[in-house]
Amino acid sequence: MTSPTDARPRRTFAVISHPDAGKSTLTEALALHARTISEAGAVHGKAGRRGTVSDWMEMERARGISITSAALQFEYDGHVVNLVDTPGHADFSEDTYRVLSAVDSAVMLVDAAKGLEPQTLKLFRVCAQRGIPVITVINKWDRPGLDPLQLMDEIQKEIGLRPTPLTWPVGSAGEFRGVLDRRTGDLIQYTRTAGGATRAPEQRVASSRAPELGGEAWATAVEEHELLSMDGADHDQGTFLAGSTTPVLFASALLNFGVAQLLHVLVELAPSPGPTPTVDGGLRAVADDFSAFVFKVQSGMDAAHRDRLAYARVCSGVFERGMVVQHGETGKPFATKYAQAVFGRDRSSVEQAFPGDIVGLVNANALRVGDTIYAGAAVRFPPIASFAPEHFVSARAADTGRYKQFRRGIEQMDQEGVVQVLRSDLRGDQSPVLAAVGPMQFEVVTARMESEFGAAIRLEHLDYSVARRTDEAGVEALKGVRGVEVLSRADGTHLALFPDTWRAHTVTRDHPTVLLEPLPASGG
Ligand SMILES: Nc1nc2c(ncn2[C@@H]2O[C@H](COP(=O)(O)OP(=O)(O)OP(=O)(O)O)[C@@H](O)[C@H]2O)c(=O)[nH]1
Ligand SMILES: [Mg+2]
Repeated sequence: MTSPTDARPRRTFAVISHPDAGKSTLTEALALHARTISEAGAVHGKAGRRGTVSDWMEMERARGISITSAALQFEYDGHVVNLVDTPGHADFSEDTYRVLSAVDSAVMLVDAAKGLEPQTLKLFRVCAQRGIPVITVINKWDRPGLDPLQLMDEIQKEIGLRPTPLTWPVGSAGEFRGVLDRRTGDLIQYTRTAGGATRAPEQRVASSRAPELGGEAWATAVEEHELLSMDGADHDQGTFLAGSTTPVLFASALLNFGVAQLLHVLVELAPSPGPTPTVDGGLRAVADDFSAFVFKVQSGMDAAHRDRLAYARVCSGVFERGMVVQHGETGKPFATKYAQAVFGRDRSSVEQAFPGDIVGLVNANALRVGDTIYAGAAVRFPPIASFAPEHFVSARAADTGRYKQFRRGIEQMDQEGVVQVLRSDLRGDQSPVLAAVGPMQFEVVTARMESEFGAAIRLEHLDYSVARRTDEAGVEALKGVRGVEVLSRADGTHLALFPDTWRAHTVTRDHPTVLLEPLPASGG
């Protein structure tokens, strides 16, 4: 192994929340503040933003939502920061959950006016389950919103996670003047700047001068801050890393306020990459030989480069472009000649990557979500669970003359996990069944099949809503049973589909020896 040239500390985190809380806005603001090293797939979101490239991302722009996650790397204060902006919409939650398997911490956004929304709650719980430390950002403080103490109460009651605010707002939501830095007692004043998105609108004022600038709002903030301290709601690094408390910041991503504070907190408090659990119950230490796992596969990001990227998170060792690694699943060697830190338009190649970094492997056709690659001592990381689909359609090529393109496209959608693709001898290859957590996934498939593969598709709704995992014996035993259809995924998983839970229940009761195992639910 050659000696590392860039072993600066890493911070790898995901930005997560209910739709519209401001993840993409915050991501852009963070990148503007820091020095962007590279950008994956361009941060995307609302209309009028920096352009994204490929056609299917039009859907993101037109609707103002993020559909797929985008990775970004930047440098701040001697640290290399790897950030993944995730989609908030529940229909794309599987993408978000895959990302959560690849990060060391999460920044959870809460809309100041809306409080804890359903998807936020779900994500908080996932983080708790997986022991991912969470930094909470109460966003949109420039707009009228809830009382901050009430928000803290909600987090504590609904999630059982103890909020430990690092800053406290001066002035209520919509009339805010800045925040009280609870660790120094200073006022960080919000200074309205004329439009300049790149200028930091923050000014630090010593606590001795704060009363004259902050007035009554400052007095209230001090009072509430003391209340919090008496209640023990002060930051504790141990409980934060253990996932039982969450540091809280108040911000306005749109006005760029609180963004520098967040960067500072990430560098200061968020965890560095640690050892990664392996499939056999061991740990791969960061200093071990190179290893990484694939958490996302994506193509069609750039119309000019028809390629397929596997996003891998480096778990241990040093990745050097051109090194030959082992593919854990097939045992075959895999050359990493084309590795990129930039998955967007710039296409600069990455020469080296360290634990915590995210590498884009180009045209790595053998790699699937959950796969391990390594050098030196063999290792396998646990697979990433796929969710129980709840929506089903059958798909066929609108133009039978385009069947070849249709097949290629469906294969690609399957590999990326845009939807799950199910087949059976009975249905044949002409009309596979597409299974999804949410119906918007079908819209993405339809748009991408047409724009990337020139294969318009026809979808037909299927009256199923429940899937259970079965085995070879189950496939045989359930043949001809009414109200159930058994289909198979390319990875060999057999799924029994039922119209509803009632039917799943009666079939299970009538066939007690047949394996009918529930799949991990998206929790929705
Ligand atoms: N007033 C105000 N508006 C904001 C703020 N942050 C974001 N917004 C607006 O909220 C809307 C949603 O912002 P996004 O950043 O796209 O939200 P998102 O969380 O990425 O949404 P999804 O990716 O669809 O889940 C946009 O219209 C933003 O301009 C803020 O701090 N204040
Ligand atoms: Mg977004």
